[in-house]
Amino acid sequence: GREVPHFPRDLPNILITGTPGTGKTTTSEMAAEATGLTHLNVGDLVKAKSLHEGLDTEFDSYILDEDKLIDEMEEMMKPGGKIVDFHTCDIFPERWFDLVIVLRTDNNVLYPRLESRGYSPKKVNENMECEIMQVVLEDARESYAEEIVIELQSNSIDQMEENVSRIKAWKDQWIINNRK
Ligand code: DAT
Repeated sequence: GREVPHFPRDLPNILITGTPGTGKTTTSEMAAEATGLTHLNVGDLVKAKSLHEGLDTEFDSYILDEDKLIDEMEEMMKPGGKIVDFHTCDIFPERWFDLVIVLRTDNNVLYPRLESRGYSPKKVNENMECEIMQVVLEDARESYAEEIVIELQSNSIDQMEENVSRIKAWKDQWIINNRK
């Protein structure tokens, strides 16, 4: 695999990514609760600190200022212990993450989730296409070492709870493996 510069930290950093509506925020909150790691909602951070160049009215989303965002996050990521929740995964430095989770949801489940958020038909369709084309999964596989990218199904509450248990087990093992 690729050489990733060693980035010592006492706790792991986890990225939870996926198409909007796949359950990133809900899963991240539950995983933070289960593991004691800290949930970092990047969308909220972008809004709170204005790490954007305004609203893209066509797509009804913020135009990210990636450099500002990475600068803002760098110090937060250094000590580790973050569960980063964002729909885009290919803008972050590879060295930040020990595990990358890509949540996946079946079409017939995702569609009503997006509609019930009050998204415009255009925005619903864009996100459906993103999920069907596996855009986030492919971006994750291109951006991170293959062995740290895990695809998890997120259709039901049962699957979400199973995913949280897996994250907890993975974190406990990471602590054992990285004990000094
Ligand atoms: P995201 O952060 O990926 O946009 P979310 O966590 O806000 O997604 O979830 C969107 C909605 O779908 C929210 O009402 C919770 C629900 N949901 C998410 N994942 C689910 C799952 N695995 N089972 C049932 N409901 C889920």
